[in-house]
Amino acid sequence: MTGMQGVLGKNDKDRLLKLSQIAAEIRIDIVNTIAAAKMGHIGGDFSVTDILVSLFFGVMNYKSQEPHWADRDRFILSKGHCSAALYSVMAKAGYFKHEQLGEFMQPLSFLGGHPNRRKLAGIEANTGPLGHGLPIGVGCATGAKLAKKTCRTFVVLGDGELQEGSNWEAAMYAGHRKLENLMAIVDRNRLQQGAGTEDTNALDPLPDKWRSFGWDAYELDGHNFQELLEVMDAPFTGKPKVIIANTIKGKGVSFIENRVEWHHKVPSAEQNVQAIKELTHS
Ligand SMILES: Cc1ncc(C[n+]2csc(CCOP(=O)(O)OP(=O)(O)O)c2C)c(N)n1
Repeated sequence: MTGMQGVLGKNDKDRLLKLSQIAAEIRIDIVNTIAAAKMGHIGGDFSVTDILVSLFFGVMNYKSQEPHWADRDRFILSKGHCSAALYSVMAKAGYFKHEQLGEFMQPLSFLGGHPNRRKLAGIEANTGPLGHGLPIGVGCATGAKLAKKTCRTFVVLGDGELQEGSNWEAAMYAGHRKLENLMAIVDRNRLQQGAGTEDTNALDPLPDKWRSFGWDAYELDGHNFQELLEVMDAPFTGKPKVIIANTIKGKGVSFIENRVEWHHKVPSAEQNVQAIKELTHS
C-alpha cells in the first residue's frame, strides 16, 4: 500500500470523514493492543493519533510494501513511548499484518515498547530517550537537501520532550540551514509524565520560541483534520516548519482525557469495555 494522499479529493468532506473513521479504528486498536500487553502509554497515544493519521493517510509519500523506497518521505516518532499508536497506524497502512499487533511488547517482539529500526522496516530511527528524534530528522533533511531529493522529513515531538536541550540545538541548525524540507509537529497536550508542562518547565509562548530559531510556526487544533492537512500539505516556504498541535491527552475516552495518571496507566477489563464503547460511538 502507498500513502493515501490524493485518493480522496483534497480537504473534501469524504476525505475528512475517512480520516476520522480511520482514527476511531486506530484508537480501538490501541486499546486492544495495550490491553493484551498490559503495558503502554495510552494518554499520549490518543493525543497523537490524529496527527499520525493525517500524516500516514493524508500527507506522506511512502510504499509500505517497499519500506526502503529511496524517495519516501521520512517519518520519526520522537516521542517513541507512544509506539502503540505508531504500530497501529503502520499496521493499517500495510507495513505488517493487523493481527501481529498482538505481539506488542512480548519478549523479543519486533513491536517493542519503543520503535526499533532494526526490527521493523519503515521505522527510520530508534526513539524512546526523549530529545533524539529532531536531531536525527535534521540529519535526514540535510542529507535530502544535499542530494537534491524532493522527499520531506516529518518529526513528531512531545511537548514535555521539548524540555530536552538537544531539540533546541537541532532547531537552531535547521533554521540556519533553512531546511524547508523539514517539519516538526509538537503534540501539545500540556501534560508530561506526572505533571503539567507549564508547572514543570514552562514552554509558552511556544510558537514564538520556534520563530526566533528561524522556523515558520503554526498553532492549530491537533484533532482537526482539515487544519492539520492544510498546513502539512502546504508548499515549501524556504524555512523549516513547525506545527504546535493543541491536543488532549487521552482524547476520545472520557475517563482518560486530561488525566495525568493516564500517562502510562493500563485500563482494567471493565475500563477497556467502556473505552471501546465510547470510541465506537464517537
Ligand atoms: C531522556 C528521557 N528522560 C525521561 C524519559 C521518561 N519519559 C518517558 S515519556 C516522558 C514524558 C514525556 O512527556 P511528553 O513529551 O509531553 O509526552 P506525552 O505527554 O505526549 O506522552 C518521560 C519523562 C525518557 N523516555 N527519556
